[in-house]
Amino acid sequence: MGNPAVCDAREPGFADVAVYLLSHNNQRRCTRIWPNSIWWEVFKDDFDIGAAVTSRTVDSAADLLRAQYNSITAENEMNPINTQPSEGVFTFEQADKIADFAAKHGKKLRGHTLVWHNQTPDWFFEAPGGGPAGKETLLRRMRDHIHAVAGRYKGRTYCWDVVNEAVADEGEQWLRASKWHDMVGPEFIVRAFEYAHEADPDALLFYNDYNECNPAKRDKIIRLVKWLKEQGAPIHGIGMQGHYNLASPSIAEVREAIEKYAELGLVIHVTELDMSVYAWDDRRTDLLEPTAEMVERQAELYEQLFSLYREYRDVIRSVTFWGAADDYAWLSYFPVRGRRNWPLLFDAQHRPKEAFRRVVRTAGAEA
Ligand code: HAH
Repeated sequence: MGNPAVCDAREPGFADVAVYLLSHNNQRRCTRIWPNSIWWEVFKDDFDIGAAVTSRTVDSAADLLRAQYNSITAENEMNPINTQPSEGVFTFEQADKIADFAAKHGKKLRGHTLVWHNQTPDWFFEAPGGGPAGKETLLRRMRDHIHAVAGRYKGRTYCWDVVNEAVADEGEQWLRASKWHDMVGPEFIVRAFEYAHEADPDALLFYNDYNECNPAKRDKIIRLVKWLKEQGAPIHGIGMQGHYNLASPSIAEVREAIEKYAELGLVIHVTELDMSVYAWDDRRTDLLEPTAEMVERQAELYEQLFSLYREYRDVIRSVTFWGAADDYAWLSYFPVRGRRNWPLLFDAQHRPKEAFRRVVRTAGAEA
Protein backbone atom coordinates (compact mmCIF):
# COMPACT_ATOMS: atom_id res chain seq x y z
CA MET A 1 0.00 0.00 0.00
CA GLY A 2 2.86 2.41 -0.79
CA ASN A 3 3.79 4.49 2.19
CA PRO A 4 0.78 4.19 4.45
CA ALA A 5 0.23 6.91 6.97
CA VAL A 6 -0.23 5.59 10.47
CA CYS A 7 -2.02 7.13 13.41
CA ASP A 8 -3.35 6.24 16.82
CA ALA A 9 -6.94 5.48 17.75
CA ARG A 10 -7.86 8.75 19.43
CA GLU A 11 -10.81 9.34 17.11
CA PRO A 12 -9.64 12.36 15.15
CA GLY A 13 -12.10 14.38 13.07
CA PHE A 14 -11.30 14.51 9.38
CA ALA A 15 -9.53 17.87 9.59
CA ASP A 16 -7.52 16.45 12.46
CA VAL A 17 -6.69 13.42 10.39
CA ALA A 18 -5.10 15.53 7.67
CA VAL A 19 -3.03 17.51 10.14
CA TYR A 20 -2.24 14.40 12.11
CA LEU A 21 -1.08 12.54 9.04
CA LEU A 22 1.32 15.32 8.16
CA SER A 23 2.74 15.74 11.63
CA HIS A 24 2.57 12.23 13.11
CA ASN A 25 3.36 10.08 10.12
CA ASN A 26 4.76 6.69 11.12
CA GLN A 27 4.69 7.26 14.84
CA ARG A 28 5.26 4.25 17.04
CA ARG A 29 2.27 4.02 19.40
CA CYS A 30 0.05 3.45 16.41
CA THR A 31 -2.74 0.98 15.86
CA ARG A 32 -4.50 2.12 12.67
CA ILE A 33 -3.33 2.45 9.12
CA TRP A 34 -4.82 5.22 7.04
CA PRO A 35 -4.26 5.85 3.39
CA ASN A 36 -2.53 9.08 2.39
CA SER A 37 -5.66 10.19 0.60
CA ILE A 38 -8.88 11.24 2.25
CA TRP A 39 -11.43 9.61 0.08
CA TRP A 40 -14.27 12.09 0.14
CA GLU A 41 -11.83 14.95 -0.42
CA VAL A 42 -10.36 13.27 -3.48
CA PHE A 43 -13.86 13.18 -5.00
CA LYS A 44 -15.24 16.40 -3.57
CA ASP A 45 -15.54 18.06 -6.98
CA ASP A 46 -17.28 14.95 -8.35
CA PHE A 47 -19.75 13.51 -5.84
CA ASP A 48 -20.23 12.72 -2.17
CA ILE A 49 -18.75 9.51 -0.77
CA GLY A 50 -21.17 7.83 1.62
CA ALA A 51 -21.52 4.72 3.76
CA ALA A 52 -24.52 2.90 5.18
CA VAL A 53 -24.21 2.69 8.95
CA THR A 54 -26.01 0.97 11.80
CA SER A 55 -26.45 2.16 15.36
CA ARG A 56 -23.46 -0.11 16.11
CA THR A 57 -21.10 0.79 13.30
CA VAL A 58 -21.32 4.50 14.10
CA ASP A 59 -19.28 3.41 17.12
CA SER A 60 -17.18 0.56 15.74
CA ALA A 61 -16.28 2.40 12.51
CA ALA A 62 -16.39 5.95 13.92
CA ASP A 63 -12.79 6.85 13.01
CA LEU A 64 -13.13 5.53 9.51
CA LEU A 65 -16.47 7.23 8.89
CA ARG A 66 -15.23 10.54 10.20
CA ALA A 67 -12.07 10.45 8.14
CA GLN A 68 -13.08 8.89 4.86
CA TYR A 69 -16.79 9.52 4.19
CA ASN A 70 -18.79 12.74 3.99
CA SER A 71 -22.27 11.21 3.83
CA ILE A 72 -24.10 8.48 5.75
CA THR A 73 -27.32 6.49 5.37
CA ALA A 74 -29.07 4.39 8.03
CA GLU A 75 -29.01 0.78 6.85
CA ASN A 76 -32.29 -0.19 8.59
CA GLU A 77 -32.88 2.22 11.47
CA MET A 78 -35.16 4.64 9.62
CA ASN A 79 -37.32 1.93 8.05
CA PRO A 80 -40.98 1.61 9.11
CA ILE A 81 -40.45 -1.55 11.17
CA ASN A 82 -37.95 0.32 13.32
CA THR A 83 -39.55 3.76 13.48
CA GLN A 84 -43.21 2.78 13.93
CA PRO A 85 -43.37 -0.85 15.13
CA SER A 86 -47.02 -0.46 16.11
CA GLU A 87 -49.52 2.16 15.12
CA GLY A 88 -48.78 5.53 16.69
CA VAL A 89 -45.82 4.15 18.65
CA PHE A 90 -42.69 5.79 17.30
CA THR A 91 -39.22 4.58 18.25
CA PHE A 92 -36.51 6.93 17.07
CA GLU A 93 -33.67 6.11 19.45
CA GLN A 94 -31.48 4.25 16.97
CA ALA A 95 -32.28 6.54 14.05
CA ASP A 96 -31.54 9.54 16.27
CA LYS A 97 -28.17 8.09 17.18
CA ILE A 98 -27.28 8.01 13.49
CA ALA A 99 -28.69 11.49 12.80
CA ASP A 100 -26.74 12.81 15.80
CA PHE A 101 -23.53 11.25 14.52
CA ALA A 102 -24.04 12.96 11.16
CA ALA A 103 -24.73 16.33 12.76
CA LYS A 104 -21.84 16.10 15.20
CA HIS A 105 -19.30 15.25 12.52
CA GLY A 106 -20.65 17.38 9.69
CA LYS A 107 -21.74 14.46 7.49
CA LYS A 108 -24.60 14.66 5.05
CA LEU A 109 -27.50 12.35 5.88
CA ARG A 110 -29.50 10.42 3.25
CA GLY A 111 -32.90 9.24 4.46
CA HIS A 112 -33.73 5.57 3.76
CA THR A 113 -36.56 4.53 3.40
CA LEU A 114 -40.19 5.65 3.78
CA VAL A 115 -42.29 3.20 1.73
CA TRP A 116 -41.14 -0.35 1.06
CA HIS A 117 -42.74 -3.81 0.79
CA ASN A 118 -40.09 -5.06 3.23
CA GLN A 119 -39.36 -4.06 6.84
CA THR A 120 -42.87 -2.67 7.16
CA PRO A 121 -44.96 -4.02 10.04
CA ASP A 122 -48.15 -5.96 9.27
CA TRP A 123 -50.38 -3.54 11.19
CA PHE A 124 -50.07 -1.04 8.32
CA PHE A 125 -52.07 -3.37 6.10
CA GLU A 126 -54.60 -4.74 8.60
CA ALA A 127 -57.99 -3.44 9.68
CA PRO A 128 -58.46 -3.11 13.47
CA GLY A 129 -60.93 -6.00 13.54
CA GLY A 130 -58.84 -8.18 11.15
CA GLY A 131 -58.84 -8.39 7.37
CA PRO A 132 -57.21 -5.93 4.97
CA ALA A 133 -57.04 -2.25 5.95
CA GLY A 134 -58.33 -0.98 2.60
CA LYS A 135 -57.09 1.87 0.45
CA GLU A 136 -58.22 4.86 2.48
CA THR A 137 -56.87 3.65 5.81
CA LEU A 138 -53.61 2.51 4.27
CA LEU A 139 -53.03 5.88 2.59
CA ARG A 140 -53.84 7.71 5.82
CA ARG A 141 -51.31 5.55 7.65
CA MET A 142 -48.76 6.14 4.94
CA ARG A 143 -49.24 9.90 5.22
CA ASP A 144 -49.05 9.84 9.03
CA HIS A 145 -45.90 7.74 8.90
CA ILE A 146 -44.16 9.91 6.33
CA HIS A 147 -45.09 13.10 8.16
CA ALA A 148 -43.81 11.72 11.45
CA VAL A 149 -40.50 10.38 10.12
CA ALA A 150 -39.58 12.85 7.38
CA GLY A 151 -40.95 15.59 9.65
CA ARG A 152 -38.70 14.57 12.53
CA TYR A 153 -35.55 14.61 10.41
CA LYS A 154 -36.49 17.68 8.39
CA GLY A 155 -33.45 19.89 7.94
CA ARG A 156 -31.20 16.91 8.75
CA THR A 157 -31.93 14.41 5.97
CA TYR A 158 -31.25 16.41 2.82
CA CYS A 159 -32.81 13.68 0.69
CA TRP A 160 -35.05 10.61 1.05
CA ASP A 161 -35.41 7.30 -0.69
CA VAL A 162 -39.17 7.77 -0.66
CA VAL A 163 -40.19 4.52 -2.34
CA ASN A 164 -37.91 1.49 -2.42
CA GLU A 165 -38.12 -1.39 -4.90
CA ALA A 166 -41.64 -1.03 -6.32
CA VAL A 167 -40.75 -2.46 -9.75
CA ALA A 168 -41.12 -6.19 -10.55
CA ASP A 169 -37.95 -8.18 -11.21
CA GLU A 170 -39.20 -10.81 -13.60
CA GLY A 171 -41.33 -11.14 -16.69
CA GLU A 172 -43.79 -8.73 -18.21
CA GLN A 173 -45.20 -7.46 -14.96
CA TRP A 174 -44.40 -3.76 -14.44
CA LEU A 175 -44.84 -3.17 -10.71
CA ARG A 176 -44.05 -5.60 -7.90
CA ALA A 177 -46.98 -7.41 -6.34
CA SER A 178 -47.00 -6.07 -2.76
CA LYS A 179 -49.57 -5.16 -0.15
CA TRP A 180 -49.09 -1.52 -1.07
CA HIS A 181 -49.79 -2.26 -4.70
CA ASP A 182 -52.62 -4.71 -4.01
CA MET A 183 -54.53 -2.29 -1.78
CA VAL A 184 -53.84 1.05 -3.44
CA GLY A 185 -52.64 0.33 -6.98
CA PRO A 186 -49.78 2.23 -8.66
CA GLU A 187 -51.11 5.43 -7.12
CA PHE A 188 -49.39 4.51 -3.83
CA ILE A 189 -46.10 5.63 -5.32
CA VAL A 190 -47.43 9.04 -6.37
CA ARG A 191 -48.98 9.61 -2.96
CA ALA A 192 -45.76 8.68 -1.17
CA PHE A 193 -43.86 11.38 -3.06
CA GLU A 194 -46.59 13.94 -2.40
CA TYR A 195 -46.64 13.23 1.34
CA ALA A 196 -42.86 13.35 1.56
CA HIS A 197 -42.84 16.70 -0.20
CA GLU A 198 -45.48 18.04 2.19
CA ALA A 199 -43.49 16.83 5.19
CA ASP A 200 -40.15 18.21 4.03
CA PRO A 201 -40.44 20.57 1.04
CA ASP A 202 -36.67 21.09 0.85
CA ALA A 203 -35.69 17.42 0.70
CA LEU A 204 -34.65 15.83 -2.60
CA LEU A 205 -36.90 12.86 -3.23
CA PHE A 206 -35.68 9.62 -4.81
CA TYR A 207 -37.05 6.44 -6.27
CA ASN A 208 -34.57 3.67 -5.32
CA ASP A 209 -34.18 0.15 -6.78
CA TYR A 210 -31.81 -2.78 -7.35
CA ASN A 211 -30.99 -4.81 -10.48
CA GLU A 212 -31.24 -1.35 -11.97
CA CYS A 213 -28.75 -2.13 -14.74
CA ASN A 214 -30.65 -5.17 -15.97
CA PRO A 215 -32.05 -3.86 -19.28
CA ALA A 216 -35.60 -5.18 -18.78
CA LYS A 217 -35.90 -3.92 -15.21
CA ARG A 218 -34.13 -0.68 -16.10
CA ASP A 219 -36.77 0.05 -18.73
CA LYS A 220 -39.56 -0.63 -16.22
CA ILE A 221 -37.92 1.81 -13.78
CA ILE A 222 -37.72 4.41 -16.55
CA ARG A 223 -41.38 3.82 -17.37
CA LEU A 224 -42.24 4.35 -13.69
CA VAL A 225 -40.25 7.58 -13.40
CA LYS A 226 -41.82 8.98 -16.59
CA TRP A 227 -45.27 8.06 -15.33
CA LEU A 228 -44.57 9.67 -11.94
CA LYS A 229 -43.54 12.88 -13.66
CA GLU A 230 -46.72 12.81 -15.78
CA GLN A 231 -48.73 12.42 -12.58
CA GLY A 232 -47.02 15.51 -11.20
CA ALA A 233 -45.23 13.60 -8.43
CA PRO A 234 -42.41 15.62 -6.86
CA ILE A 235 -39.55 13.27 -7.76
CA HIS A 236 -36.02 14.65 -8.00
CA GLY A 237 -33.74 11.67 -8.33
CA ILE A 238 -33.13 8.03 -9.10
CA GLY A 239 -31.29 5.80 -6.65
CA MET A 240 -29.22 3.16 -8.39
CA GLN A 241 -28.63 0.74 -5.52
CA GLY A 242 -25.50 -0.77 -7.06
CA HIS A 243 -25.49 -4.26 -5.50
CA TYR A 244 -23.03 -5.73 -7.96
CA ASN A 245 -20.76 -8.76 -8.04
CA LEU A 246 -17.64 -9.88 -9.87
CA ALA A 247 -19.70 -11.50 -12.64
CA SER A 248 -22.42 -8.96 -13.22
CA PRO A 249 -23.44 -6.41 -14.34
CA SER A 250 -20.88 -5.54 -17.02
CA ILE A 251 -19.46 -2.04 -17.03
CA ALA A 252 -21.16 -1.58 -20.42
CA GLU A 253 -24.53 -2.33 -18.82
CA VAL A 254 -23.85 0.10 -15.99
CA ARG A 255 -22.90 2.78 -18.53
CA GLU A 256 -26.03 2.20 -20.56
CA ALA A 257 -28.21 2.41 -17.46
CA ILE A 258 -26.59 5.67 -16.29
CA GLU A 259 -26.96 7.08 -19.79
CA LYS A 260 -30.68 6.25 -19.94
CA TYR A 261 -31.47 7.42 -16.40
CA ALA A 262 -29.57 10.64 -17.07
CA GLU A 263 -31.87 11.33 -20.04
CA LEU A 264 -34.78 11.66 -17.62
CA GLY A 265 -33.31 14.92 -16.39
CA LEU A 266 -33.15 13.90 -12.73
CA VAL A 267 -30.19 13.57 -10.40
CA ILE A 268 -28.68 10.10 -9.90
CA HIS A 269 -27.40 8.82 -6.56
CA VAL A 270 -25.60 5.51 -6.33
CA THR A 271 -27.22 4.56 -3.04
CA GLU A 272 -26.04 1.10 -1.92
CA LEU A 273 -22.86 0.20 -3.76
CA ASP A 274 -21.03 -3.02 -2.98
CA MET A 275 -19.29 -5.74 -4.96
CA SER A 276 -19.89 -9.29 -3.78
CA VAL A 277 -17.04 -11.68 -4.55
CA TYR A 278 -19.68 -14.31 -5.39
CA ALA A 279 -21.87 -14.46 -8.46
CA TRP A 280 -25.56 -14.27 -7.44
CA ASP A 281 -26.22 -18.03 -7.73
CA ASP A 282 -22.84 -19.09 -6.28
CA ARG A 283 -23.59 -20.51 -2.82
CA ARG A 284 -20.08 -21.78 -1.91
CA THR A 285 -19.21 -21.35 1.75
CA ASP A 286 -15.64 -22.63 1.91
CA LEU A 287 -13.65 -19.40 1.77
CA LEU A 288 -12.11 -17.84 4.88
CA GLU A 289 -10.65 -15.01 2.84
CA PRO A 290 -11.05 -13.84 -0.73
CA THR A 291 -8.75 -15.41 -3.32
CA ALA A 292 -6.04 -13.27 -4.92
CA GLU A 293 -8.01 -13.37 -8.20
CA MET A 294 -11.11 -12.04 -6.45
CA VAL A 295 -9.16 -9.18 -4.85
CA GLU A 296 -7.64 -8.23 -8.19
CA ARG A 297 -10.88 -8.50 -10.15
CA GLN A 298 -12.73 -6.47 -7.56
CA ALA A 299 -10.07 -3.73 -7.71
CA GLU A 300 -10.26 -3.67 -11.50
CA LEU A 301 -14.04 -3.40 -11.54
CA TYR A 302 -14.19 -0.71 -8.87
CA GLU A 303 -11.62 1.27 -10.83
CA GLN A 304 -13.68 1.01 -14.02
CA LEU A 305 -16.83 1.91 -12.12
CA PHE A 306 -15.35 5.05 -10.62
CA SER A 307 -13.88 6.15 -13.95
CA LEU A 308 -17.37 5.81 -15.33
CA TYR A 309 -18.98 7.66 -12.42
CA ARG A 310 -16.51 10.51 -12.92
CA GLU A 311 -17.55 10.77 -16.56
CA TYR A 312 -21.11 11.34 -15.38
CA ARG A 313 -20.33 13.52 -12.39
CA ASP A 314 -22.70 16.24 -13.61
CA VAL A 315 -25.61 13.92 -12.96
CA ILE A 316 -24.22 11.48 -10.32
CA ARG A 317 -24.05 13.58 -7.19
CA SER A 318 -23.50 10.93 -4.53
CA VAL A 319 -21.94 7.46 -4.27
CA THR A 320 -22.83 5.58 -1.09
CA PHE A 321 -21.42 2.17 -0.15
CA TRP A 322 -23.62 -0.29 1.70
CA GLY A 323 -21.25 -0.44 4.66
CA ALA A 324 -18.05 1.27 5.81
CA ALA A 325 -15.62 -1.68 5.87
CA ASP A 326 -15.56 -5.46 5.38
CA ASP A 327 -15.90 -6.31 9.10
CA TYR A 328 -19.61 -5.54 8.81
CA ALA A 329 -21.48 -5.92 5.55
CA TRP A 330 -25.07 -7.03 4.95
CA LEU A 331 -23.67 -9.38 2.28
CA SER A 332 -22.19 -11.49 5.09
CA TYR A 333 -25.82 -12.28 6.00
CA PHE A 334 -27.44 -12.31 2.58
CA PRO A 335 -28.16 -14.35 0.48
CA VAL A 336 -26.23 -16.96 2.52
CA ARG A 337 -26.50 -16.36 6.25
CA GLY A 338 -23.14 -16.21 8.01
CA ARG A 339 -21.04 -16.53 4.83
CA ARG A 340 -18.28 -13.94 4.92
CA ASN A 341 -18.06 -11.58 1.98
CA TRP A 342 -15.59 -8.77 1.25
CA PRO A 343 -17.54 -6.27 -0.84
CA LEU A 344 -16.18 -2.88 0.25
CA LEU A 345 -13.02 -0.78 -0.11
CA PHE A 346 -11.70 -1.09 3.44
CA ASP A 347 -10.82 -4.47 4.96
CA ALA A 348 -11.98 -5.87 8.29
CA GLN A 349 -9.16 -3.98 10.07
CA HIS A 350 -10.28 -0.79 8.32
CA ARG A 351 -7.20 -0.71 6.14
CA PRO A 352 -7.56 0.44 2.53
CA LYS A 353 -7.75 -2.46 0.07
CA GLU A 354 -6.17 -2.64 -3.37
CA ALA A 355 -9.54 -1.50 -4.73
CA PHE A 356 -9.28 1.72 -2.71
CA ARG A 357 -5.88 2.48 -4.27
CA ARG A 358 -7.27 2.02 -7.77
CA VAL A 359 -10.37 4.05 -7.07
CA VAL A 360 -8.56 7.14 -5.80
CA ARG A 361 -6.20 6.83 -8.76
CA THR A 362 -9.11 7.50 -11.12
CA ALA A 363 -9.20 11.03 -9.66
CA GLY A 364 -5.42 11.46 -9.91
CA ALA A 365 -4.77 10.85 -6.20
CA GLU A 366 -2.40 8.44 -4.53
CA ALA A 367 -3.52 5.98 -1.91
C1 HAH B 1 -31.49 -3.38 -0.39
N1 HAH B 1 -32.27 -4.37 -1.07
C2 HAH B 1 -32.32 -2.45 0.50
O1 HAH B 1 -32.65 -1.26 -0.19
C3 HAH B 1 -31.61 -2.07 1.79
O2 HAH B 1 -32.47 -1.32 2.59
C4 HAH B 1 -31.14 -3.30 2.52
O3 HAH B 1 -30.41 -2.93 3.70
C5 HAH B 1 -30.27 -4.09 1.65
C6 HAH B 1 -30.43 -4.08 0.32
C7 HAH B 1 -31.57 -5.07 -2.08
C8 HAH B 1 -32.12 -6.41 -2.45
C9 HAH B 1 -31.34 -7.24 -3.23
O4 HAH B 1 -30.12 -6.82 -3.63
C10 HAH B 1 -31.77 -8.49 -3.60
C11 HAH B 1 -33.01 -8.95 -3.21
C12 HAH B 1 -33.80 -8.15 -2.43
C13 HAH B 1 -33.34 -6.88 -2.07
